[in-house]
Amino acid sequence: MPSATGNKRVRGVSVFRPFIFGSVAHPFDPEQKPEDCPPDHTHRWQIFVRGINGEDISYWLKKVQFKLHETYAQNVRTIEQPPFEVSETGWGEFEIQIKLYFVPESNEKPQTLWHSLKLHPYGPDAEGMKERRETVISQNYEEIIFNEPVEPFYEILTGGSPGAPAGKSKGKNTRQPAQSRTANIPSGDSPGNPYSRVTENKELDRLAEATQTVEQMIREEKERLIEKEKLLAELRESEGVPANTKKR
Ligand code: SLL
Repeated sequence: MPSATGNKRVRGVSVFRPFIFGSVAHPFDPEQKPEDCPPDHTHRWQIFVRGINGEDISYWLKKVQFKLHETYAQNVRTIEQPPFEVSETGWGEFEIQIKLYFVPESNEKPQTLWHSLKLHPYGPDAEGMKERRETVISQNYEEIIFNEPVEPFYEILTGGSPGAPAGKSKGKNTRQPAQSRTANIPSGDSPGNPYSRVTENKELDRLAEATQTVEQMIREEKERLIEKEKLLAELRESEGVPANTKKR
């Protein structure tokens, strides 16, 4: 149990931590289906919760409970340490409930997410992907926000990793200043990690462009409306108001 001081909240502070959750599905090659899986299973898949670019998130995430479809034996799977993932085989898509449990120092209640397991390719090249038997990835970037965390948890969230490698200076082994924990995401993309500042900025540019397009469309629509109203007024002037719309 956290002590009374451990329950003191750091006022006015919100700390967020990014992570990814989702699924990866690999269709079986009918010629090389694993022998140990039921004949109607068509895919191997994984559901996971992980840090961006493989970053350790176990300093705030204690365990993850994945609730699979009832057709699975022991469908509630609890993963107590990283990697927080479940690997299974199956034939159908379904919603997976993901419950995040935080480290005890956090004094936080668990939080629930949902993920739609995707086995079949989707998007513009779905057919091609299916033919090439490509891996189907469906994942989301998410941020968890700890509002006014309790002090010990704030320390954990922002402090260094206890196992930070020792650095060398003047020939002596000295402890490296604790590598500080932050919510930073990598600046550039790398294979397997699409979540970076570069992608974020591209997305922001795309949104700004889309906003401009929509604003331009609204302007044009307004101009059209003004034109139409002008025409209507002129018609009313020249033709008079139709009988059935005349005010009594
Ligand atoms: C569907 N509503 O009809 C979904 C249900 C169930 C998925 C999908 C196999 C489990 C097993 C499996 O893939 N279940 O029998 O081992 O598409």
